[in-house]
Formats: sequence, structure tokens, C-alpha cells
Amino acid sequence: MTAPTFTPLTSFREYSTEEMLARACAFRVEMQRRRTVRHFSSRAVPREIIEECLLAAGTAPSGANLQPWHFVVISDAALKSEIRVAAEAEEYEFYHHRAPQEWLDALAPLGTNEDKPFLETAPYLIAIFAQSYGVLSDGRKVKNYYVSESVGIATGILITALHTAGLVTLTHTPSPMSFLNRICERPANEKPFLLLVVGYPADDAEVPALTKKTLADIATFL
Ligand code: IYR
Repeated sequence: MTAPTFTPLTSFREYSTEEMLARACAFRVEMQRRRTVRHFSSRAVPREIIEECLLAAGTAPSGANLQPWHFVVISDAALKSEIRVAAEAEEYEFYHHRAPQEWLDALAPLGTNEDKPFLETAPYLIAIFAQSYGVLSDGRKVKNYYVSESVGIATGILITALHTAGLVTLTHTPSPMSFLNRICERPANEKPFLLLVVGYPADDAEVPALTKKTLADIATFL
């Protein structure tokens, strides 16, 4: 057992109520500009931007601070093609056989199908892995806690960081995704969580006309 060590909280900043409201409002407006994009440009993005966003994602709270995530950043054209081929094979099965009609109906407003050209066009694919358990150097397994909550929060911060930096993303979830372990050479304790497509939008990019729920729909104050 490791005893806790505490240090003073020096990073906290207090704002006036007006400043707080202005900041919260500015952030809300900024996030309302975020759209999931499926039409990507092949324009290059400097790697340092991705590195900064990954460092932001790594600040996420996690169960027992075990940080049960791993991000594989793929820019290699041959690997992206391999991922496209594998993902499209799964997606074909999904759209033509596996998906129940109810699911296809729910997806209809998004206009998605089994074609995933963006997996080759976008400059980066970030494969996000959730470590179901940790492995010590002597091979012993260590339990991780609240893995999907932790990785989900880290992914949310990553998406927010990339949007704030001026890029667009697509949260892509081919199912099943175990081909990502093989292609990314990740060990058995890591489960693919999702594949984030990252880059600039194509010049003629379009997005589906969607609305978000109202505050009254998503929140209750007691
Ligand atoms: N994985 C498929 C289907 C899909 C499922 C959901 I839920 C979405 O929000 C979007 C797509 C695909 O990527 O096309």
C-alpha cells in the first residue's frame, strides 16, 4: 500500500460571477460550433497539434488515477488503407445483415453507409484503446476501475481539444473492432474503444441538419 502525499491546490483560479458566466457562455458557444464531420480534406496537420490534444486528453480523471487508455495515432497511408478495408468489411455486414431495422431507421437521418473513404483521406486516425486491466513488468495483472467511464471522459476531452484547436473529428465505431489490435499491434488487455478520424473538413463538406435537445430535455434541477 502506498500512503498518500498531498500538495497545496495552486492551480485553482477564482473568477467573479460575471466572469464565470461569460466564460461558461463562451465555452458553450464554442462547443455549439462543433460538428461531427464525414467529409475530410487530405490536408496535412502538424503532429505537435495532435500531441497537445493527446496531452489534454491524458489529464482526464480516471478510476484510482490508473489512466486506463492508450492512443494510437495512425498517419501511415498503408495502415490507413488496411483499416479502411477491415472497417468497411465489418460495416458491410452491419448495414446489410447485422443491424436490425430499428437501428437502421435511427441512423437514417445521418445518411451513413458502409463506405468509409475518410479512413484513407483524413491525415490522422486515432485508435483509442481501453485497458481492461494493467500488466506489470513481471506479467502480473492489475485491476483497473471504471474503465469505460474513464476512457469516455478522456475521449470527450480529446474531441473538445481537437475542436478547440481548429480541427474536425468523427467518432467512428466499426463493430466489432478487434482488427485494430492486430493492425495497431496492441496487446490483449487493450480493447478498441473507438476510432477518431481527425483533420480539416473537405472544402465542400456537408453535415446533416440535426438539432440538440433543449436544457429542459437534458437536465432537471431539484
Ligand atoms: N458503425 C456504423 C454505424 C453507426 C452507428 C451509430 I450508433 C452511429 O451514430 C453512426 C454510425 C458506421 O460508422 O457507419
